Amino acid sequence: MARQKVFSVCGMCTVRCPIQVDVANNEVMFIQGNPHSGLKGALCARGAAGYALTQDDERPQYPMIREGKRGEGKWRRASWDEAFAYVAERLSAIQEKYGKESVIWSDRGGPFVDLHQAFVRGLGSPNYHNHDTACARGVQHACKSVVGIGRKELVYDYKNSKHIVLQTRNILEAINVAEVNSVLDALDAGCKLTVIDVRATVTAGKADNFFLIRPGTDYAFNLGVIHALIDSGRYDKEYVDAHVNGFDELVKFIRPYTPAWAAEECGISEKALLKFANQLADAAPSVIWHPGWMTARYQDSFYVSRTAYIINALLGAIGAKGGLPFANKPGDVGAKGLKKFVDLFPKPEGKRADGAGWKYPHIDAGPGMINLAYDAAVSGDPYPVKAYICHRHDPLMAFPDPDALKKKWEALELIVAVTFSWSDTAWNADVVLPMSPYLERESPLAQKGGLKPQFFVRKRALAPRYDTKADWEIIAGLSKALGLEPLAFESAEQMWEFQLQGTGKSLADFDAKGFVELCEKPNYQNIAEVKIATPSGKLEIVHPKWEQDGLMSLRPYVSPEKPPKGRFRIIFGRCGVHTQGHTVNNKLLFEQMPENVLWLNTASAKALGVSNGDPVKVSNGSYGGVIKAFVNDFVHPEAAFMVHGFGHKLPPESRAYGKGVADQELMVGGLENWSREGGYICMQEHFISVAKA
Ligand SMILES: Nc1nc2c(c(=O)[nH]1)N[C@H]1C(S)=C(S)[C@@H](COP(=O)(O)OP(=O)(O)OC[C@H]3O[C@@H](n4cnc5c(=O)[nH]c(N)nc54)[C@H](O)[C@@H]3O)O[C@H]1N2
Ligand SMILES: Nc1nc2c(c(=O)[nH]1)N[C@H]1C(S)=C(S)[C@@H](COP(=O)(O)OP(=O)(O)OC[C@H]3O[C@@H](n4cnc5c(=O)[nH]c(N)nc54)[C@H](O)[C@@H]3O)O[C@H]1N2
Ligand code: SF4
Ligand SMILES: [Mo]
Repeated sequence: MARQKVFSVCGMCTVRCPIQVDVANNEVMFIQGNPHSGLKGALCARGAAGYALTQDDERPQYPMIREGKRGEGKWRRASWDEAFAYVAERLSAIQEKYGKESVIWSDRGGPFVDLHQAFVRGLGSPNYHNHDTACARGVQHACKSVVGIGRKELVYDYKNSKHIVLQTRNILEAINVAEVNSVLDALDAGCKLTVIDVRATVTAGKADNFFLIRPGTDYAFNLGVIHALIDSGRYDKEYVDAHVNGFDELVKFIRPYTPAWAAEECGISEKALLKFANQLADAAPSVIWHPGWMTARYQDSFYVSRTAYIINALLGAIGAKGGLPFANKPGDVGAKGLKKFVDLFPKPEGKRADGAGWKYPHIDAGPGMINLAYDAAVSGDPYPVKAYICHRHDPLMAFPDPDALKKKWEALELIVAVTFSWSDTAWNADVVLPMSPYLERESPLAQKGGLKPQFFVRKRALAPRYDTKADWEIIAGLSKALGLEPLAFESAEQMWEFQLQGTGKSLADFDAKGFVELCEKPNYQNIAEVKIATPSGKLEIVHPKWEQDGLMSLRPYVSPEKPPKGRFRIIFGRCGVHTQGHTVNNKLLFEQMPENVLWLNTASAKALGVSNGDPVKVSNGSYGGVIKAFVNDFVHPEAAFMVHGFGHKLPPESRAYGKGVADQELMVGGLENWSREGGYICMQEHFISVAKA
């Protein structure tokens, strides 16, 4: 058969880069970044290993219904019809007994969730959630509290930037390919890079300024910079007068937080901090102070992101070219957005189980806080929660303290996992509905805001190798069994045509490039003409509604506790060749990095009698494991850093089994430590013991 080009979307991580797949005889010949997009053919190592996922015979291959106890691994194979009927019957019985709201859903978020949200609405439940309380909810809420919109409604305009500041953001290893390309292009063109981290990353290696700070002191760092900018008068006065609310309160609040104080608190030089603040003012407004991505770390991470937005505002960077311009929605460029599945059903009237939007009025009630929904299952307050559909989400790896979480789940009568690989969550579920890997499935059309908003399509490159289905097919199958006819699409084309109604675009428009741009040139909106959706209509340094709810807009600084002797603060992050916990068993990526190691500072290691490469025992409470030490000078002495996603103990995963240590297990009691302001779990508020094994 002749070689065919298929435009699709990478599914190896949440970034979802556009790809072109060359296929012949149902085999992949080549995968590359979509050459028509900003990727110019590039992909990361994980994207290049996508075919190994398809070929992996250690993933779930057919629907399964639990036979033994939860987590025991005894399954019976079911046909899809049987599995759909089983889930539909159980859901209906539970809803009849406990009410429509008793069903909750969580997923990985992202551009395809409209269909999921519609399904949950169709069930009559208000309880749709995504995974984000373990990732970027704090940034989301910080952006909403300052700018009145979500974090993705501002663009990071790296290409045109003159100074990029990456704080808790390892952009060259925690990868988004288009961003990596743009940052490297900007650096080539003379843009400055400042990195603030607790260890030297690959990104730090490219920086003009690298600040290695004491873990958890970022808020002090930012307060010191704000002080320097205001004290020297080097902020954008005109912009602040026109677009910022609460500047006078900021001036008063910032007084004690001098650069000298901040430098001492973070363990850096005052002179370097002042020089850096001046460089920012020189580059303004083409500055990006990145507010962070994986920021579910500390009680004050919300305020770190919030002050990042405030610094961007002081420099006039919000709305600026080369700064953080406003992302265009289709309507902003005179186009129509995709028709929404969610509008097929009325909004359920019931309150959310997690309290988002009512008990916690400032928490975004779109995706809510799934960890609080688990608490509702345990307490029965505000009502019983009994069934859980967990779609492309592995809470037992993504949330702290898996034993405590499993205990909470005992209150659930039904757990359904939709997944393409084995995960701790799927293993502990009652029903596993195996999804086809991304090369073997279509997804709903997706819409992406930006300087040039677009629609894009994930087409199926290969026929499924096993008895697995696409996400839309799974939703359609369940919908049919439940009588939710509007979502029971018969084909991907039928679904896509529904979405395109009223847009003036047709499926054929995707043939040339795999995406359809809704305007020709990047569109920069002028902040003077943008309606800022905050109570004052300006960027809010002080948020009146928040203050009313008893939340502080500007919180006094609290110094992080120092770890006791022999203990370290747990620090975690990503590496370039794995995605979260779900690629360790990928044959190609496993070869690249089969286990994680523990970064320890040379002096700290010496005090423990540990040398580079020694096995060390890490523990907290009843959890523990052995991991190799990576001893070096470029990590803070209070930190014990490991890459997240290892320490798998699932029998079907022959490669990943028993390799490395799981950081989430070392966060005992961590499910209860969440930020009320930011609505996320604080995962780095834990000390662990480290000793020579
Ligand atoms: N290769 C790869 N790329 C990915 C992913 C992946 O799994 N693999 N996942 C994607 C996802 S979901 C996300 S959220 C993003 C995450 O993107 P990032 O948030 O950039 O990634 P992390 O590695 O979690 O954290 C960034 C850095 O924060 C540092 N850090 C830890 N504690 C502190 C602190 O107290 N202060 C400061 N200043 N720094 C600290 C860590 O050392 C780390 O280098 O990556 C995305 N891209
Ligand atoms: N301790 C600790 N906890 C963390 C982190 C950490 O560094 N340390 N990182 C946090 C971050 S940044 C995030 S984003 C979360 C990530 O955690 P999750 O939100 O759970 O996301 P993933 O691990 O990407 O994917 C979850 C599951 O979905 C399956 N899956 C992946 N892709 C697909 C797909 O396309 N379709 C389907 N059906 N299934 C798929 C995988 O098999 C995986 O088991 O964890 C967070 N939790
Ligand atoms: S960053 Fe890499 S793994 Fe993630 S979508 Fe892009 S190519 Fe795929
Ligand atoms: Mo994330």
